[in-house]
Amino acid sequence: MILFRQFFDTASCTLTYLLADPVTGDAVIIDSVREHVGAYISFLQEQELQLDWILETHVHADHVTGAAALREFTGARSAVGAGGLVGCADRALEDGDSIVFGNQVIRAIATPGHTPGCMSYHWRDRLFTGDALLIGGCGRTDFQGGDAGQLYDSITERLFTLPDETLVYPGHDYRHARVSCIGQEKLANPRFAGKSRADFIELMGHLNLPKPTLMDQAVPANLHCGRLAPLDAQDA
Ligand SMILES: N[C@@H](CCC(=O)N[C@@H](CS)C(=O)NCC(=O)O)C(=O)O
Ligand SMILES: [Fe+2]
Repeated sequence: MILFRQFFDTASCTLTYLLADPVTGDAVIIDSVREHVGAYISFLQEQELQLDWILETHVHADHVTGAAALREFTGARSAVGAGGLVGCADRALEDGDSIVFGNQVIRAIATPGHTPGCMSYHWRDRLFTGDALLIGGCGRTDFQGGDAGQLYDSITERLFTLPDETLVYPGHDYRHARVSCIGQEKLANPRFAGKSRADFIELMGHLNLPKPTLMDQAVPANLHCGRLAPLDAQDA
């Protein structure tokens, strides 16, 4: 039975992860995308897995989560970092919380900075970093309550203190990379390697990135777990 699967959304370059306990068939999905809910459900059915938890690393600005639809189809519970203020989630996670599925445990590590509620998830030898740490990069800090100093502290004090061998699975990759490790990011990530906290804050203040195309639809929808209702209500 497959334990681990990575999905990629070409529209937003989002990476989604499905983890499963090989003995019990209990599964967790991290950062689902609403347009691919059918594919996730087909995969769960083919592999005879039960979805227990729908985790978000944060309130996404560039795509709508599949959480509401997945919850409806599978009965799984949803969880988001408490700082994301997502009232519809079944569970608001705090730093150090455990998410149990079958005989497996995921540990939530608070990594604020891209947004105040950003969580990374540590499972076995793998770390799901959302948009806190990207491969050779990091999430932007210029909207949604972002804070560059806080992001620097999250990465250098919480993630770079994990073993070098820990595999890094980010929330996005815009350059066809799919996995890295802590040792490589410490050594070669241009945002952090040889950069002081002040250097990093300066650098993040001058990225001048355009805002995500879907931001005005995605953020309100994701604050409602990806339900269509708030968007329909706006249109009415
Ligand atoms: N062009 C993309 C931009 C996406 C974007 O800004 N992504 C955020 C994460 S929500 C980010 O931090 N990007 C980092 C980067 O582009 O270096 C879109 O419109 O969706
Ligand atoms: Fe993001």
